[in-house]
Amino acid sequence: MLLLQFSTSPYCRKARLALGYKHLSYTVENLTPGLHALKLQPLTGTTTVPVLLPQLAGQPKAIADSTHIFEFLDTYQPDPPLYPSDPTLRLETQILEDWFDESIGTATRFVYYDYRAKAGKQIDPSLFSQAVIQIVRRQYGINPARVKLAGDRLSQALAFLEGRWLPTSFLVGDRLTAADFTAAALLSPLALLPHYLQSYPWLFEHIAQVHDHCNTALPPGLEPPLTAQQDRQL
Ligand SMILES: N[C@@H](CCC(=O)N[C@@H](CS)C(=O)NCC(=O)O)C(=O)O
Repeated sequence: MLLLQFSTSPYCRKARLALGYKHLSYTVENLTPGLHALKLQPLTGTTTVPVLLPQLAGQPKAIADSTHIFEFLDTYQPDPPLYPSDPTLRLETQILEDWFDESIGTATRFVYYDYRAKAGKQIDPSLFSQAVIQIVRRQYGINPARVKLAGDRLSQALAFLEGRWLPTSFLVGDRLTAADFTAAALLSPLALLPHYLQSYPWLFEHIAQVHDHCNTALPPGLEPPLTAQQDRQL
């Protein structure tokens, strides 16, 4: 399987978590923002990543949208499942996945790109990175009033997560589901923002545990420090 992605996209991280959880082997192709549409539009009719190319006889050529990728993966390899079989728990998982995808993921994007353009500029001050950040800010209409609303929405979501992740480690039922992978992936960018890192340590511990469970590399901000030996090798 081949995953077409932006290496930094949280939605692509979500797809990698699911592939890792199911122990599926895959390769990634990192697309260049701006040029990505030339490749994706003819394949899927849309321009967003992630896109999964199963490269398997009898399977679709290309699957766009992280939720459709999850549904495909559960059909292709049902064990371990991303969605519970119990209809009530399944519906709850799907509703939470959609909430994190459409509302909380967007709120994270607003807060994250606002930070990267201002106090967090030193994370990557290169012209290319700053140009991408400005394009994203314009594309999504990121302005101070909307950043404030996004921050409030994130606070609400984090209070909800604390009520579920702290006591049980699972958002739905008694095992990891698509809801956990979506929340972990879409909130990952906050690990680069000192305010969130300091105020919500339990969130990042949990995000790290989910990545560990899925054999997936940790997001920027949560990687372990280099050992002295690795440091010497670089
Ligand atoms: N609902 C989509 C959202 C994916 C999405 O927003 N991807 C962004 C990157 S984080 C993207 O591809 N943007 C480029 C574009 O819209 O052309 C999913 O779950 O896959």
